[in-house]
Amino acid sequence: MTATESRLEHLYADFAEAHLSPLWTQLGDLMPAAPTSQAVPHVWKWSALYPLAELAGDLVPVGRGGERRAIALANPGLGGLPFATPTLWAAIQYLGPDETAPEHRHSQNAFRFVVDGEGVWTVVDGDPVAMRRGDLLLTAGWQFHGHHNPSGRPMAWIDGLDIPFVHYTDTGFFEFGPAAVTDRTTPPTSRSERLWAHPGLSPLVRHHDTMTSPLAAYRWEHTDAALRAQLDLQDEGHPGALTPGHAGVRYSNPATGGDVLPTIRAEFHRVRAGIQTTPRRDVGSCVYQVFNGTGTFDLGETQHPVAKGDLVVVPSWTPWRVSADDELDLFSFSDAPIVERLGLNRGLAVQGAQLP
Ligand code: 1HN
Repeated sequence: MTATESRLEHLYADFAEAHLSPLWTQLGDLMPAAPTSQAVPHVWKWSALYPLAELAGDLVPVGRGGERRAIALANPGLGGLPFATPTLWAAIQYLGPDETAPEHRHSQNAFRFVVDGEGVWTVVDGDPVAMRRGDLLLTAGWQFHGHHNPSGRPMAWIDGLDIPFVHYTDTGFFEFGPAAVTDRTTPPTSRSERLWAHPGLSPLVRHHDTMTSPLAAYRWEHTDAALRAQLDLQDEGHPGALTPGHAGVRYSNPATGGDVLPTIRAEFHRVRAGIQTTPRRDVGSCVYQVFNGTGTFDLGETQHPVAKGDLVVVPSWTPWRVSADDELDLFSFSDAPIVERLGLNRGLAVQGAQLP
C-alpha cells in the first residue's frame, strides 16, 4: 500500500468515526438517472388473503390496543417492513358479526374500498357511513373513526393509508377515542352524503379545508354509471372514454375538484374484454385492486394473471399495462397528490414505457 492509499484508508475510517459519509462513493445510489425503487412489482391473490383474514377472525380478537384486525401487504423488496410501497400502506381488514373496532384518530389519512359484502358501518367524526360493495369510504387525517358490524355476517374490505409517508417524515400523531362507537344507528346514507353528494351542487355551508373531501362515501352506483356512460358515448361516436375500450374516473373532492385526500389519489378503471391499455410509467407508486373480471398485468419484465380481489403493486417508474380477458374493473390508489404538489411528476404514456 502506498503512503497515499494508507492516508486515504485512515480518512475513510475517520469519516465513519465522525458519522460522516462522502458523496463521491455514493452518488449513483443517491441520485440514479431515474427512480430505482426498492419496492418490487408484486401481486397478492385474494384467494390467499381472504382465508388468512378469516382465520385471523377466528383466532385474534379485535379491541382496544390492537385497534384493528388489519393485515398489511409487505412488499418483498422493502426488507420486511409492513409497507406496500415506500409511501402507501394497504391491508385487508376483517370484522366478524357483532364486532366493534374502537374509535381513535391519527394524522394518517385513510380510505376503505369494498370489493365484496356489506353490513359494516364506519363512524367518521360521529357520522355513521354504510359500507357496501364497490363503495369508497374516506377517513381523513385526525377524524375520529371506528367500525361496527351489526349484520350477523363477517365483512372484509381493503384499507389504504399514507402510513409510510407519515412514518418517514415523522409527522404522525395518534389519540384513542371511545372503545364503543359513539353512534350505533345504521342509516343507509351518511350525513356527509346528504350534504355533499348532489352532482354539481355545493351546499352553502362553511368548508374551509381544501385538501380533504367533505364527502365520506363514494357509492358504486355512481362509479358504475359514470364508467358505463363513457363507454356508451364512445360506442355512439362521441368523445368519452380515455382510449378505445378503456374508461376511467378519478374520485374527486366535490368542494374543489381536487383529490379526495391530501396524500392519496383514488381512481376506477374499466377495460373492455380483449383490450390492452396504453403502456405507461409514472413517478410515484400505485396499488390496484381487481373489482371484477380477469386479465393480465405486465409489470416491467413480468406478467401476472389477475382475478377478483387481487392486489397489484406498481412501484415508481415501472413500465406497465393491463390486458382484459373479460371486462375488467379496477380500483386504484396512488401517492400522486404528493408527487404532483411537490413538482416531481414526470408521468409518461407510451414513450419510455418499454414492455416485452
Ligand atoms: C386504522 O385506524 C384503520 O380505521 C386501519 O380501519 C388500519 C393501520 C394503522 C393505524 C390505524 C381503520 C390502520 C389504522
